[in-house]
Amino acid sequence: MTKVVLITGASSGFGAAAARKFAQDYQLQEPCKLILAARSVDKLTALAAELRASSSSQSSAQCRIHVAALDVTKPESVAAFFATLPEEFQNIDVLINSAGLALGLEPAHKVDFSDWETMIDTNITGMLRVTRAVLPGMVERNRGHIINIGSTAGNWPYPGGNTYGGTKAFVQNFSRGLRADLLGKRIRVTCIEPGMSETNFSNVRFKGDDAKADKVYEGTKPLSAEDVADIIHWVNAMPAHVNINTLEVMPTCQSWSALAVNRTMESE
Ligand code: 8X3
Repeated sequence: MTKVVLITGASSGFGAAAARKFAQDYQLQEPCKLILAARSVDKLTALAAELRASSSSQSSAQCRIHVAALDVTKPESVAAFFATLPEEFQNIDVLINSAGLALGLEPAHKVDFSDWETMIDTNITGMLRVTRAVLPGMVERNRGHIINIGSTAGNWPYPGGNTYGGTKAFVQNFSRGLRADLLGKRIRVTCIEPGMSETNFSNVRFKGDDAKADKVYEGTKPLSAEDVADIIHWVNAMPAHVNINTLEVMPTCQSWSALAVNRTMESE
């Protein structure tokens, strides 16, 4: 049965890689229906053209793709997005909440508060807005899978991770809460929690300072967007009775370090 897959944040990073992965998959089996959503329609249109071209060269089945602007931080954008979904794309089976970002790495007492607001608006409120819009249909059809993108930063705090980590901890806890609410329904919920991943994540975090972004990955082999897309695809490809609740993944070159101790405070 053809699945309708909605990917937010589909213009780059994990979202774009997931779109490529799902498009490939359905070339092998059946015509796919992909909804690609992000703020930049130009990038989505280019991605859709790429996916259509590769699907028609490899299979007679055409990948059906709907592209639309979606700014998850704006209620009117979310409303317009859902109001204009063509009928054949309305019964969403898989929602991949990939829109999200980190901004800044300053300690909490120095951050630009608007960065915190943007992260909360996107990673928490935006994710909730889209999920709330999609869920009633899934419940009515008794079918669906919501895949949220958390982060190791939601599990393991690090200096400067403050609100970014907080938003991702929310994503994990909300995903678990959804599972509790949906018990008895054939709807799966998964939170995937990647560690260091080389996408445009650090370029966004450092606001276009590409040299600083590159330094994050120096001498490492980080996760790629494709690695995470494979995992997104895999959790969905598991049989319907198997629900991966949370899946934390790091590159092999990443691990934990000891808890930090300040050794200059003896006299207090
Ligand atoms: C990405 C992982 O460690 O850069 O969510 O915050 S980290």
